Amino acid sequence: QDLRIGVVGAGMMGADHIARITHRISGAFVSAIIEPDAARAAAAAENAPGSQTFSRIEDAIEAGAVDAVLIATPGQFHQPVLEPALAARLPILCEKPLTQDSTTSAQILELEQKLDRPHIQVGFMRRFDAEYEQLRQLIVSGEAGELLMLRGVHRNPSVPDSYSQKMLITDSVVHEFDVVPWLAGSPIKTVEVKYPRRNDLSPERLREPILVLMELENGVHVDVEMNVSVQFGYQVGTEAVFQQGVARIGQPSGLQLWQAGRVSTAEHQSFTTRFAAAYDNEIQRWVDAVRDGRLVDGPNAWDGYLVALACEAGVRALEGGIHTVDAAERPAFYA
Ligand code: ISE
Repeated sequence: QDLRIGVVGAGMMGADHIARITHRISGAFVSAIIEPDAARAAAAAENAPGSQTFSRIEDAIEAGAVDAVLIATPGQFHQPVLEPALAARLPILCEKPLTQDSTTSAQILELEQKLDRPHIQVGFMRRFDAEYEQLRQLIVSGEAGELLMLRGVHRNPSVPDSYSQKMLITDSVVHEFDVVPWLAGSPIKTVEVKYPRRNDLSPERLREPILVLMELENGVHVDVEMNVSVQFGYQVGTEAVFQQGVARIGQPSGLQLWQAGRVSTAEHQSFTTRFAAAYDNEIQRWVDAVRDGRLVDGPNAWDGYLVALACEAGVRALEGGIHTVDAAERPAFYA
């Protein structure tokens, strides 16, 4: 029997997931759209035949309309949805971040641990990108020797008006805080932020680009250029430096065009296309895991909590200094 998914939030990400589940994911369909903005809900429902709309998650649960919940609202609205969904023992895929800070993330962990096993997967989709997976395999295999450094670029063409300085860390670098320890097999020890020359094209309220420096427990150093006003497109790439080699992922790919004295390759404009295949893979694997009772196949709420701790160090680092990420031991429940 197909999984009935309630998608909470029908903004850009929610609408993207609704289209994905409806057209590309097998074994599931969108049975409910939970969205307080009625016009937005109605527009989204047109792309999900047979779905009902609700303004609150509690109403969808009460109506028995969902078997699982996909939370795609902005981060500050995650906790009020996670709580009733956990109380109803529903499997959850929660878009990043888990919650806004480590205190509220710890509260979610506490509620979840009242259940028989983890029910929450956090939507860090980079782990489902084929190139990230290949790079991880290369690191694990030791084929190019030990990993020494990771050098990343995370570039957005522009950001919406709601995007604040702190969000450079909590909305954007949040991805590196998840994927770097996963790639390198080692937790983050310290975080530091450097300010290169400011881009005049950045919105007035932002001081960026920033350079985020991390030191991992295993001695690997990481630098990430976080740059949200690059104008030309969306780019996420990593260079991994090993003892005996260098690997690169996230290079522009696709059609190359030689014309009028130039060679060009198209560049992505948004994460929705850059990571489209990763999102498909993530959601399909989650649906399969829910249907066969594993419930989670990817980063869990503990991973989300560790990222919240790293974000807090990162936000402090925006004001200067090198900040330690408080280590926390993974409970057996989340092994
Ligand atoms: C956005 O929320 C994302 O999650 C994207 O992956 C990231 O590249 C972007 O900077 C964020 O604003």
